[in-house]
Amino acid sequence: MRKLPSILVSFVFSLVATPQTLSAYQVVAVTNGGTISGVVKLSAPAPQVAPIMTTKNQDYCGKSIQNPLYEVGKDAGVANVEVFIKKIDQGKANPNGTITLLNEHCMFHPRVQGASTGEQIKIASADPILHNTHPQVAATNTTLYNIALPYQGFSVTKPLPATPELIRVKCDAHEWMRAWIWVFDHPYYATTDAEGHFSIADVPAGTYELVAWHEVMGQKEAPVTVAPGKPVTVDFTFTPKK
Ligand SMILES: [Cu+2]
Repeated sequence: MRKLPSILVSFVFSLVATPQTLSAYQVVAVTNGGTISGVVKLSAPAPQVAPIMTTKNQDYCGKSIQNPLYEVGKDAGVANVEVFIKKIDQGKANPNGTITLLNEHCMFHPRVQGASTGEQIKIASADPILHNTHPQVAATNTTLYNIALPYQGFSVTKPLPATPELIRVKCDAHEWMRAWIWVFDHPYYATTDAEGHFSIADVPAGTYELVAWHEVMGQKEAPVTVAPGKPVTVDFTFTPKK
C-alpha cells in the first residue's frame, strides 16, 4: 500500500484530534480558589401562569397541578435557574456521583439541576402509576433512553451523556411533565434555591463568563473576575415572560 505523505497524515490527524484536545477539562489542585455567589431576581412580578390541566390518571394526579415555570421566593428571587461558568479549562475534579430525578405526584423533581460528565442519574418513581421518563438532548431531540417506571419505589440508574449537553426530560405517559438537566464537562455550576441564591466554590483565579439560564426567560451572561481566595458577587435580573 502506498504510504500517505506524512504532512497529509498529520493534517488529517489534527482535524480529528484537535477539537477534543482543546476542549478537554484538566483537573488541577485548587488551593486558593474564590467563590462566585449571587442572587437571580425578577424585575417585575411573575405573570399568572395557568395551572397544568391533567389529561390522564386524574384519580391520582388530580385534575390540575400548579405550574412551576416561575418559582419566586423572598425579594423576587427566582428558583430553578442554572448558573454556570461558560468555559473553564482547568480546576477541581468533577463530582463522581449519581443525581436523582424523581417522578412524584405526576411531576418531575427537581425541575432543573446540573451534573458533570461521568456522573449517573437515578430515575425513580414515588407514584403508584406508570410513568415513562424520556430524556432528550434539547438541541437535537436525540433520545438518551426511555425508561418505564411501572410502580411506586421502582428506579433505574443510567449514565449521563459523556459530552456537555442540555437535556430536556419528558414523560411519554404525561405530556405536561418536564425537567431540565444541564451536563457540564466541569464542576462549576449551581441551581438557584427557593430564594434565587447560588454559590460556586473553589474557582481558580481568573476571568470567566458566567451564564444564568431559565427555561422560560432564556439566558443572560456576565463577566466575572475571581481573585485568589476571595468571594465575588454576581447578581442577575431577568424580565418575566409570559
Ligand atoms: Cu408520567
